[in-house]
Parts: sequence; C-alpha cells; structure tokens
Amino acid sequence: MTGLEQASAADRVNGARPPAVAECDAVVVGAGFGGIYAIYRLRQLGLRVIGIEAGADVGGTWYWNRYPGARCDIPSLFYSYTWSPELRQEWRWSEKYAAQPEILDYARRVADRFHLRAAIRFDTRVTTADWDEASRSWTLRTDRGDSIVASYCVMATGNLSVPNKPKLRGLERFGGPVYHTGQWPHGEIDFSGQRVAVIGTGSSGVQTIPLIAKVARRLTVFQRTPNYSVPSRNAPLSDADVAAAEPVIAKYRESLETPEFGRVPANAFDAPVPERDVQWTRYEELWEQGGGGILTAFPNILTNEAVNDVACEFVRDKIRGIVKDETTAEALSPKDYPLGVKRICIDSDYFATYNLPHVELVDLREEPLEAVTETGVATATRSFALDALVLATGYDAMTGALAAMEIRGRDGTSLKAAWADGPSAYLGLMVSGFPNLFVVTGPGSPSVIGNVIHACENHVEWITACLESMRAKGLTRIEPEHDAERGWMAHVADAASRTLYPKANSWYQGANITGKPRVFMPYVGQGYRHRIAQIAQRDYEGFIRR
Ligand code: NA7
Repeated sequence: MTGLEQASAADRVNGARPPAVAECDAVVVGAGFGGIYAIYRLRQLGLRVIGIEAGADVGGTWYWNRYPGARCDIPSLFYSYTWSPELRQEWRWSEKYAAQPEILDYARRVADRFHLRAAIRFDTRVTTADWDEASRSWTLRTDRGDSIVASYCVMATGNLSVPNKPKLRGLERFGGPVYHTGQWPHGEIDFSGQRVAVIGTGSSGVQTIPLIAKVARRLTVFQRTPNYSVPSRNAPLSDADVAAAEPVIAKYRESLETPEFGRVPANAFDAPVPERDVQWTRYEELWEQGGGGILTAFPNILTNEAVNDVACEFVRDKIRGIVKDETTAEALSPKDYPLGVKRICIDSDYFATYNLPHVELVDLREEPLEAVTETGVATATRSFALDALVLATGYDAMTGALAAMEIRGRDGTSLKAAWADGPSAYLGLMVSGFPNLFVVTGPGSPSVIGNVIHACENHVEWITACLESMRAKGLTRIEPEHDAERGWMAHVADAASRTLYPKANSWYQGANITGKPRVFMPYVGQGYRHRIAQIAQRDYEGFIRR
C-alpha cells in the first residue's frame, strides 16, 4: 500500500460494503459540498439515494487538499451552508479564513448530523455511466465492481478535483518524494532541514510557500506566471465578529436572488472611471482590510481596462514595497494580464517570504525548466539539488472529473466526444443528449467565479425542485433542447467577452492544460439564480420533460 492508501484505510469511517448491484432513484457522484447536500435534499424528497465517493470520507476537494497552508480564500462565515439554521447556530468557525482541517471537520459534521454516511459508498470511483432509453435509467459502474442503476444521476464531481500533473522531462527519475498539492498524503510531511522546490505559484503555491519556508533548509520556487495576491489579514474570529457578520450575510443572501447579482455587477458597463487618486485610496483601504474586497472596489474593475490598470499598478507597487531584492520583486509582479481575471490569491506573508535568505525564486520565463534529474531540477543555466519536490500545478478544472469517466448518453454518444470542442451545458446544469443527468456547478454556470458552496446549494435546490415537480406531474425524463443549450453557451461566451476575463490564460478557459479546447467555462453574467428560477417557473423552458 502507498502512504496515501494506508492513510485512507486508517481514515475509513464507514461501515461494511453494500451490495455490488443496486437500484435507486438517484445516484450522486461525489461527496463534497455539492454531493452531500444533494444526498440530503433528494432523500428529503423521499427518493432512494446512493452516493459514490472516491475518497475515504466526505469533503471533496477539502479531503484531498491537505498541503501546509491549505485554506479557504472566502471568509469562513460566508463559506458555509445557508440551508440549515440549526447548523449555522451549532457550528462556530475559529478563524476568519478557515484552514483545511476545520473545513473538512465541517463537512464531516454535516454528514454525521444529517446521517448521510450510510448512503455513500466511499473509496469507490465511477468508471462508466450509461443511459438506457428503454428503462429511462443510468447504469453506473465503479472500480470496485459495483453496478448501480438509477433513474437520475447527479454529477457532483467538483470543479477542482483532478490534479494537473505536468509532464516534466525526467520527473519519474527523481530520487526524492514528489507531492501534488491537490493530492497531499494523509499524515505529517516533515520538510525540516530539507531542500524543497515548489513548482507553481497559483493559490496553492502562494498558500504553501510561506509554511514550507518556515521549516525547509532551502526553498526554491519555480514560477511560470506571477500572480496578483493580496493579504488575507487572517485572524481568530471573535463572538463580536460573528454577530456583526449576521446581518451582512442575510443581506448578501437576499442579493443573490436578484437580477443584478453577479461577480461583474449589472452597472459595470456604464459606471464612470474614477480618478486615479480616488482608486488608489480605496485600494489602500481594502489592502489594509485584507481579502478579495479589492475586486469589488469599483463596479467596472473587471470590465474597464483603465480602471483595472490602476489596481494592477497598485498591487505591483505593494510587491515592490515588500520584496527587497529588485529582480525578485519584478519577477513576482504580474504585468501581462488584468487583476482578478485569474482567481486572485489571498495570502499570509507570501511576498515577504522571498526576503528570507534561504528562499529563492526562479523565473521560468527567464530560465526555462529543462528537466527533473535523479537529484533535483535543472534549468537552462543551473541545477538545483533537492530532497523533495512539490507540484502546486493546479487542476484540469471544471471538466476534468467528468472527462475521467466514460459517460455515454442517448444513442451511446460519449460526453467526451460531445465536448470535443469544449464543454456545453444548458444553464451549466444539463447536457443535451444526456437525459436525467444533472451536473452540479457545471460549465456554463457561475460555479468557481463566486462562492462555490452557495453555487452548489443553488444547483442542488434547483435540481430537487425540478424532480419534485416532475414527480407531481408523473414525468420521468428530462433533457435540454439542443438549441436552448447552444443559445445559453453563446450567452455565456458573450457575457465573458464583455469583461476582461478572456485576457488571461486561465484555467477558467482551459488554458493550463495542453490540448484542452479554449472555452470560457464559468458564467460571469448577472442574475444567474434569478434566471434559472424563472426558467423553472416558466415550466422549465428549454427543457423537454415527459
Ligand atoms: P492554479 O491556480 O492553476 O496554479 C497552478 C500554478 O502552477 C500556476 O502558477 C501555473 O502556471 C503553474 N504551472 C502549471 N503547470 C506548470 C508547468 N508545467 N511548469 C511550471 N509551472 C506550471 O492552481 P492552484 O492549485 O494554485 O489553485 C487552484 C484554485 O484552487 C484556485 O484558483 C482557488 O480557487 C483554489 P501558469 O499560471 O499556468 O503559467
């Protein structure tokens, strides 16, 4: 057994294996925040539900992401379910930005409190899913030999769940351990006294680098693209903080349902360009407050280059103020894409870490990585002796987990083939040709652009209401119209094109994976919730239900 498998077995908290062949009303794939809520809601509807989860426990991305420093980049009080007032009262976050163990505990608490574990087959990965038109059912097969037949299939497989492991020449020859941040082993990894390299400076790299630097003898960071990062100003949460947040959260909850709500607000397009001084002063305030507030400084920060440019300059100025070595500061300063159009990083002492004498930044744009060797990493000009290598290289985001399964819909069409030119889903919820298959936070929905827990809630509630209404009408089959789906995806593309989002090579558009089609996947328009609620009210416009 590998270390990961051992840990997984030790961590197993679930009972005996259920029967290998089973029938149910709904199968839910994935037991992250989307999946466990789906199991809860669908069971409330009176459906027989089976959950399938590759990990040994619930938590999804928070089960796998255990690297030092793994932390939420949204304030904990907002990164919480809203559907259970009891849960909200009973759970108390300890910090402004919760760390991974606490978020995982939260998911576990939810599973226990609402008795969800018994419905879930852990340590089980779905390999295939086949639609049968005659019986109007899906048959899912797993790597454990299970076969599950269900009328409805809910794919809650996550947006950031398939690690991107770059094909670095010679990687397999490296004599030391190689870790991926998105698949971190259980148990303590002790880097004390070691020479460690981190490849990748996205959120995961930015979070883990300061912590590895605290213990490592030498830390070398290999950076391909610098990222905008703002301080989190993380701190313990007091009772007063919790009380003060309650009305803010309530207001935010209300705003979510309005036609104007969105990462890019509706008034972005005709908002004035504020004076540079006005902008700078506001950014200073938000920098002091910490967190991602800078992206809400002005309505047009994500649509107007003149506004965004000042924000970029502001952050670069901060980097230069923190990082003492001028060359390092320049290399760490993003210059070729707008702020906020790759997910902004929220850090604790990231830039200051480069002032430590044993930490070095290697700018791969100046000094490309040639190969990994038995003993370290070689660039075009130098070699670095290493004891351990950390890949903080991100994910095959948004579609990776769906593409990892063989999903065959109507007429045997494979989802991979249907998405060969890029993913397409009506409202980000369902795909034409794949009846009765729902995707939680799928491509074409806001998903990763905002607060993904709330995006999961929204989709699960929409799916539950849809199935409830179908049952009331005696309907058993739902599929989006091809034209409705095409129209929606054109709207998704149009919404992105009206913003600065397409100006970065981000994982939002698959740019981090070689050969992945470039399609801007999340929906960045306004009023998504309002819109899908209206579609439901208009008897599920754009769907064929029978
Ligand atoms: P990200 O944000 O995709 O970051 C991955 C980083 O790894 C990024 O700096 C990449 O550079 C770098 N990378 C990827 N492949 C390579 C190779 N081959 N060589 C060098 N560098 C490479 O993933 P994270 O895990 O940090 O964060 C994902 C999300 O999790 C985040 O947005 C939050 O929502 C939470 P690139 O930018 O592609 O040039």
